[in-house]
Amino acid sequence: MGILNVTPDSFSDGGQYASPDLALRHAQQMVAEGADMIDIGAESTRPGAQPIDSTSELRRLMPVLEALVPLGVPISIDTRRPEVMRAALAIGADCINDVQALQVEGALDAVRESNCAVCLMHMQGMPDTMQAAPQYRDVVTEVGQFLSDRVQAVQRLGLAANRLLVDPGIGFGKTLEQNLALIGRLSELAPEVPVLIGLSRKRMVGDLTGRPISERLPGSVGGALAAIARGAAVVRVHDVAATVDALMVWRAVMSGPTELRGNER
Ligand code: HH2
Repeated sequence: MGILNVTPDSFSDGGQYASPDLALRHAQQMVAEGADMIDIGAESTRPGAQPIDSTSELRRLMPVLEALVPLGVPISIDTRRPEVMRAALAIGADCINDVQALQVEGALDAVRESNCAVCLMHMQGMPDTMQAAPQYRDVVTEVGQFLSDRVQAVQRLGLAANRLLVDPGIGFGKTLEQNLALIGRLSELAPEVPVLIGLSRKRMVGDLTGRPISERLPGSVGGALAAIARGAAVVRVHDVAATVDALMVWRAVMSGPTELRGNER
């Protein structure tokens, strides 16, 4: 999943793809590099981010979405607002990626009427304060329980399990140790549903490498591969080409030569 942030304030690429034209070109480039899906976000949820209203979110999102839909690329929308979900689904978005796991009133109804995919993410607190003092008794049990409860709740209300992804929400109200515990014990999180992991360029990578945001590519790629090795089905990344290359080599090495076609030997 390639990240397309159409925000002025995202933590690593804010302001870079503000015009629909630049956003469209970046999306096309990520698809050419091997992204299977593009996740468009029009509101930053980085630690400390201030919420915006749905009018501003729609003003940023819709021109880009309208330009991307005709390309036929699977599109996910990173939003927690039902009005934004409805507008995006009405013009052809394929997936809703919700950092609040469809808990905002009206969110579930907004997706129920479409047959889109849904990613349910765990967050402790809200972006403006979530990193102040994250607290858990047992982070893996609590996040796993939350995700299982949300999966059951949305299934009871009519969303089939095969439309769902879950995400422990790396960096969303979690310390480095808690992030590492969640990725390390990924198979214990809602085992019936595929898991998405997003750690690209995040503070977790900075804490482990001592690198600033602009130098976190190798660490992010290493983290994505490790998450896949632990069982992640989808990785949400800024740097598609590097991640796809690493994944191709890693997979080939893990599988051995019998998996290669003749001309690749
Ligand atoms: N992380 C971010 C945003 N949305 N969605 C899911 N499912 N999982 C994540 O880990 C996740 C997410 C934050 O990253 P980014 O979009 O690069 O930054 P910002 O929120 O500042 O736009």
